[in-house]
Amino acid sequence: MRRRALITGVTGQDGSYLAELLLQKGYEVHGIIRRASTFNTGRIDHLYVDPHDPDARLFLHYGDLLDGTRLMALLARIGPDEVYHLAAQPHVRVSFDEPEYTADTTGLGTIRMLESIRQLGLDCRFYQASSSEMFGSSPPPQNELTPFHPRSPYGVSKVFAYWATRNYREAYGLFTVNGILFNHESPRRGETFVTRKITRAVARIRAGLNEHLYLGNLDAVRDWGYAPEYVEGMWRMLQADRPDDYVLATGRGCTVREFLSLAFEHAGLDWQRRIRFDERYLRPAEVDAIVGDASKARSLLGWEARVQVPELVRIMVEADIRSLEAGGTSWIDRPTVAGWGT
Ligand code: NDP
Ligand code: GDR
Repeated sequence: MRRRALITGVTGQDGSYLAELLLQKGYEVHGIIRRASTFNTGRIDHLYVDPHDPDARLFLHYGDLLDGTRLMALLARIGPDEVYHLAAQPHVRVSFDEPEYTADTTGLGTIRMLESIRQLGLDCRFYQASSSEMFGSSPPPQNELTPFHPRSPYGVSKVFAYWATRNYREAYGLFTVNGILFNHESPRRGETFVTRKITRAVARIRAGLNEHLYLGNLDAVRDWGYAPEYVEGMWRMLQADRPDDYVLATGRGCTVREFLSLAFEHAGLDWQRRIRFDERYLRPAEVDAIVGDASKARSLLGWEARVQVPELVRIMVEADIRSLEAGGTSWIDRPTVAGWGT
């Protein structure tokens, strides 16, 4: 029997790589998308097959994390073997502007999924997209035993969702798993996260389209990995014999400044002349340093990050340069409105 997966957040960075991976593995893949006034399927358009085609294995359904009855109806209709719950309001800076919405989608959205699965009595495995932001100000290296000390409404909401996921495992015996993933990036990364903001700016400055790039805190340390490797880790967690929680990380820290200098140097540009400070990009509370210890995932899942920051920078800068040279019309270079508060 063909296995059936449901992905929330299928239009996002991780959802698109995961859909690709599961289709390669022979799954039937269902994804939940939000209705929008413009197309929001750019990251998965290349996977589209007309649903009338007997070979179609990717199916999209309208739904929203705020709409619990719809989520329950979709879960009942699809009857998935595996649920990958990736949808959220994932921007840390934005979560300070919209704390209630962030908690509703990112926190309560997870409860809506879990409670629907429980009430329907579905026999399925559930993956929760937990985050290193839950560790917040707990010093590195962080692993599955590190105490949580979140520093943003986003981090607080993810802690809520993490414990909901564990509670449904302990209380009802559901196969629920937390993947505690450290930052992972790619050419498909949203344009307002710092790595993509930088690599996109490098391409534009190199082409003479922009003079400067405005950023906030350059001292923060992050553990940046490569997104396609991380979705493989998600899948491995749901294939394990028993449900558990796992950190995925490279184990190496790097400051925003270091990422920045590598990206500009790769294009032969002097970053010091190009960077301007804008306090709008600071957060009311910052996560100063997160560096993960993924030894549990290495020993129990055989998972290991291979791509490190210098290679990641190369992949992302070259993709943004190529996209711009191709006319800047591809999905990875769609225009964003300068100055949006992220
Ligand atoms: P993206 O921003 O690329 O994708 C987020 C997805 O969630 C999009 O498909 C978005 O839809 C969808 N979404 C947002 N709000 C709703 C809603 N109300 N109802 C339904 N769908 C919604 O994020 P990533 O792919 O990078 O991250 C995936 C998950 O992993 C998130 O939960 C994030 O918090 C978590 N995470 C990410 C890490 C990273 O470094 N990337 C690290 C740790 C955790 P639309 O396209 O319409 O906006
Ligand atoms: P993060 O990613 O907050 O770690 O959350 P982001 O790329 O937004 O910020 C990383 C660091 O860069 C600093 N920074 C800036 N950030 C943004 N976005 N824009 C700027 O102009 C800027 N200047 C400096 C930030 O202050 C921060 O220290 C990501 C998200 O994907 C979450 O959903 C996920 O859970 C975590 O990673 C792990």
